[in-house]
Amino acid sequence: MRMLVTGGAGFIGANFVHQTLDRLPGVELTVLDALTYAGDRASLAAVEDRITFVHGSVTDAALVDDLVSRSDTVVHFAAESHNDNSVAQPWPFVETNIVGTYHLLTSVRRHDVRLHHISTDEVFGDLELDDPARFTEHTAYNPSSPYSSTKAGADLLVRAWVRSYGVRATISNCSNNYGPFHHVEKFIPRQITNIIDGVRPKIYGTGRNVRDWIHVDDHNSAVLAILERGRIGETYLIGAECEVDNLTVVAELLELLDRPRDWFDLVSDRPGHDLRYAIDPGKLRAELDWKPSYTSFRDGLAQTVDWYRANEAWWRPKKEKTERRYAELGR
Ligand code: NAD
Ligand code: TDX
Repeated sequence: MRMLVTGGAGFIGANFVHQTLDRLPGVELTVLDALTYAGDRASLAAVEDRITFVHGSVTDAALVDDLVSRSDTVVHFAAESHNDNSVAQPWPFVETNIVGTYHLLTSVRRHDVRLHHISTDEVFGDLELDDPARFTEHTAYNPSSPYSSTKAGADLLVRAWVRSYGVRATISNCSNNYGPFHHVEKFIPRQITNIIDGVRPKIYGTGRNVRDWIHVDDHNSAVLAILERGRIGETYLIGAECEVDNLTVVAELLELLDRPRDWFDLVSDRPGHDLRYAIDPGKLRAELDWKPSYTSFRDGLAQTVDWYRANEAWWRPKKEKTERRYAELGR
């Protein structure tokens, strides 16, 4: 199989490339990545000789068309992915997430290539802390941030191309990922690397916001299950039923890194900060017989902490610039 992976030098995409090469040894894999601040070829160093790497953008229609014409399957991870950045500067989100997805759709339609589109649970907006409901495939879209609204826009384009043009596509909406190669701007790696540096973790607002955490390898095993057994035109929600508030995440990290559980600061809140996300993964489990391999969040966090301790050379070059940006935002 000839597989094109967009955004394969980013956090989830790079982990996907590693897992796919392990599980599908015959795959011919091409990565298309613009290497923005969030992309790093070092995340692919261990498999560099087993893939073709193309440095370019999903917004380059001619390049996308050429690469798609030489593929059987496209897995579309490329996106601007960070909410705080989207509030400060929304245009790159519109351009990459919406226009880039449009170009991919045009090409997979033209060449009749299978597409899997990677999306997020943030398209559904947020839930109250005490709401027993969780997101399902039937939940209405109600995004809050420029990031989530551009992901919602991309999902709707995919749905329309399936219905109007018969494009062979599937969509997955996953909850918050954690694990190796996660950029230090994101919550868990930011706090791990702060603690390693002797800096107190910074929690937005009250810290009562809840995220539904999944290890990146479990997200990617679900994507492979959808590619192998998913029904064309369907949407699958991916989650590991692991709702934890931000105060608790930080307390666990502090314990793993031998600091007191109250060694953190509350800082100013993110504008429009979503309160709670929660995924009901029932359809994925029942239809595709998928289940997560990480059943303990604590063990997954411990493995992640070990990875950041062992791979300072990977994250150190990104840290100072990231913290400078946060300082400008007062967070
Ligand atoms: P990331 O920011 O770590 O990586 C994004 C990658 O896309 C980078 O390598 C970047 O260089 C590349 N990229 C950006 N613009 C591009 C362009 N115009 N053309 C080609 N490549 C471009 O993001 P991530 O956390 O790995 O997220 C990957 C996907 O998963 C995104 O679509 C995101 O919406 C989705 N998602 C993420 C999470 C999460 O918790 N991180 C959860 C659910 C869904
Ligand atoms: O320093 C911080 N302090 C803090 O309290 C940071 C960076 C974040 N937070 C909070 C905000 C959120 O409640 O932690 C939570 C997680 O924040 P992020 O890591 O920025 O993730 P989130 O905004 O939840 O979005 C993530 O999950 C869904 C990904 O970045 C998205 O790409 C994905 O779609």
